[in-house]
Amino acid sequence: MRIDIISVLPELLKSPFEHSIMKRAQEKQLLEVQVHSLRKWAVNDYGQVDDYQYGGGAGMVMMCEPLAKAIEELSKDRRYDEVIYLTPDGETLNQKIANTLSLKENILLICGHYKGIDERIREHFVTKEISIGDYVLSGGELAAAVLVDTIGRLLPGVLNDETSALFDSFQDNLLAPPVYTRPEDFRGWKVPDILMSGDHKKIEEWRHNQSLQRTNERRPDLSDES
Ligand code: 6GU
Repeated sequence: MRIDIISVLPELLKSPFEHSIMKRAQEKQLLEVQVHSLRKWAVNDYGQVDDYQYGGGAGMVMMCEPLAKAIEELSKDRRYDEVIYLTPDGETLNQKIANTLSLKENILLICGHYKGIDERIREHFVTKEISIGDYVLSGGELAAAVLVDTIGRLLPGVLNDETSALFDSFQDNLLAPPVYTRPEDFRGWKVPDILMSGDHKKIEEWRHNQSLQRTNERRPDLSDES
């Protein structure tokens, strides 16, 4: 999968993909992430990409021209399956959306800043709008990093143990069960006996029950989702 990201703060998107699972996904060439500075398509030599909003009011709006030019130039090299604008008023990201997006070949992400982007770009270029939750970030970059991470780890071959994504929280609308590692007794706090029993069938049963219990207690809303 190839993911292009258009941003006014490309520096912010360097580190998130240079470590751990995202790093390995790129090394294995299962994922390619390219970040593009919107300033490359600025309207003047000052690097201007935003302007005052029509109708008045505080806050700048990202202009049509730099974004349209950026999207059109990048679209010459590949056909994007989705052009996604990261915005707090988009559809809230969940595992189902991540699963669907992980099946695409080419995705273009647009990070908003200030008051957002000119509505005409949303109407004419954007195919999907995604938020990562009901709170406000200063810009779309951190949201883009979250989205790339959730999608990237789902690509076949990215995770070491191919089955492990299947057991993540949310993958079946259940939260993950508690986990333990050495030592068996830490300050008198013991690991549940069942996990030390070696009875794999019983252990799986216990884990499933813990998942159900956790989900009911913490996220009863998840059981309603399809
Ligand atoms: Cl995608 N962008 C911004 N600026 N804030 C957010 C968000 C996105 N998702 C949640 N809050």
